[in-house]
Amino acid sequence: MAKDRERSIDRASLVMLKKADEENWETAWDRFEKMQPQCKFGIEGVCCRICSMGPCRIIPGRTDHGICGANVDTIAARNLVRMIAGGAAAHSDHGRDVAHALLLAAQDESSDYEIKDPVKLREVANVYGIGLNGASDREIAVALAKRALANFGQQEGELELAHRAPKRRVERWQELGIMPRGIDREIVEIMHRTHMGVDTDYRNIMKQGLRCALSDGWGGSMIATELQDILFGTPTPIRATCNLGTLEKDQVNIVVHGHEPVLSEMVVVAAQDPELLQLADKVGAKGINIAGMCCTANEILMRHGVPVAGNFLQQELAMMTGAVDLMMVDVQCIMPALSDLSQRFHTKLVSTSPKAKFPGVEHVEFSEEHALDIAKQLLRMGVENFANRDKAPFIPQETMDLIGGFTAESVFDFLGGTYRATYRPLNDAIIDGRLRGAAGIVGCNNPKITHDFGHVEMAKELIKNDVLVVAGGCSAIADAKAGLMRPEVAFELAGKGLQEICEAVGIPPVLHLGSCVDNSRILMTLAHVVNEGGLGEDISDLPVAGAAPEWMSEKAVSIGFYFVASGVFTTLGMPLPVLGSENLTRLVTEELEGTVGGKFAFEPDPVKAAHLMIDHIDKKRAALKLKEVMYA
Ligand code: SF4
Ligand code: MSK
Repeated sequence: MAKDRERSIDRASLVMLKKADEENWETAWDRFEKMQPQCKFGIEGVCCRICSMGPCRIIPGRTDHGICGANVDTIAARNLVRMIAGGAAAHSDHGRDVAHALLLAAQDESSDYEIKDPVKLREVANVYGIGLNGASDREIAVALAKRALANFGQQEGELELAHRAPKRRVERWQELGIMPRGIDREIVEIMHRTHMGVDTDYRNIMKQGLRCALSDGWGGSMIATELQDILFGTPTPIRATCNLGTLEKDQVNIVVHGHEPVLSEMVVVAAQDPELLQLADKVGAKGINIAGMCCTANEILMRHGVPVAGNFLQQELAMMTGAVDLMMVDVQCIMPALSDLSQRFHTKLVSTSPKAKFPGVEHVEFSEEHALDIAKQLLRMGVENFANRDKAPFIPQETMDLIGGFTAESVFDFLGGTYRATYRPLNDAIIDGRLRGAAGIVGCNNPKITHDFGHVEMAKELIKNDVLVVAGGCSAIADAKAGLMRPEVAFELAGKGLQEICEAVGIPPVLHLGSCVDNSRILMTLAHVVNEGGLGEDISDLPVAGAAPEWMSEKAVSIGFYFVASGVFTTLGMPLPVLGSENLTRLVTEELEGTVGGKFAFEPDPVKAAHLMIDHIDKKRAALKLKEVMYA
């Protein structure tokens, strides 16, 4: 059994892990241990099972080629770009569903959804070149939703949203032949090229990987984020609480877990329904408490201040409290283990997406047409299940305050002041050396790395060195639980320059930028910083860096590649599965810098990784001939 401190740094999780050990309840950490040693061929990316002559694995000096003759570079590159395709597909299919919901909302006056941000509607419609003169919000929304949907099946041309990148960046993508065309097309082309006997050149394979990743970041994910903002409202800074202690002993606890906010938005509305509140009262509960898990948590936190129960590795632990009356799940990052686990507890686990069903788990299918009714039906199931709860749930007491809800737009408001919507003060702070630079930390948890340790230690080291941190996905939740998203923490942990900025504008040193698809907000922030001027002409000129210290999902691979393809140096806590191919390793960790301007570094130690990022930031500052960092 791994020592507690090796499993998590989060106190609430440690309390639950102890309880799980005592009760002999299995968690992902236990299954991870049973899985040791993990397959080296898989870790290094040198196993191929693309055709049934295989599976083949490369053992240097013995089997240097697969049965078809594919070498290690081809095999590892094919495996890697298939991960990008998987991640881009997940994000983009999410975006497609949001576009569909926007279309319904705009076409159907009786829809449960309404357009909450008409300003953003017009701004995004403008990017698509949709005529705005005299058109109503509904008309514009119909046109925009149709154009966004068309982006998925588009065969030729270029994604309109990719043109929001700085001019120099777009030119570079065009010169390299990696400007994304249609979102589905880039994914399909990866699947075609990596079929047995098609593309053998690892560089050419990776070129398509970059194009596909860009179609995610500047396509599918950006469509998801922007259209969600239009439909559900663009977040603004908001106070909330997080961690397992947000589950309430006396209330019906409903956990919403997964990714797509089309249902969870309605759940938040339904939780105010007087009839359901009355029913809760009747069953002896003091109310209905909605809490989020993983990225659904981030979505409803950002827009409504709904508490966050936890991040990826806490999903089983939440159920083990015995306090969750209903956990509804949609898509992505839902551990199949929840299904067996729910048999041991009174928790009703309910799947809601036709794309993700679980054997033995009740399914209540969500449809945008009946969104509010379905949300109420689910809540009713949870309320009725309250009576089956163990009299004494085991809820760790830990909670933490945070401010969430930052966006590429609210950074504008905060740093520029409401009368001067501009990035000028942010750029000036970097130019003057008050701020060294900025970093985006994103991605998951992974039992290979102590839970939350990678995210939190990296963020602390960066802010100590006057690097403003923006965080997304489960990384943001880790930082929030550690208290790094409270403005006052700047005085304790941030360098003097960052402290001054946090004090002047009242922001925390680590900004919550939302869910996985909201990593596209980081891209837009970078584009705004370049366009503001004074820090070079391309994203790759900026003193910024990215990281995914505890990544595990294919989506994280796609995110990593769209960061790198956009010109951002990015560190990963676990290596990509490329180490079996020296050529591919060299390509992603060195050579890409010469073409797209960004590259990867693999470093498990988050403090060392933070210093790789700081060194990179300093290198970029020197190239821009900026002043010395003020308080170095
Ligand atoms: Fe083996 Fe080639 Fe088939 Fe892959 S594609 S399994 S390397 S024969
Ligand atoms: S939920 S992809 S574990 S960040 Fe977006 Fe968290 Fe990673 Fe899933």
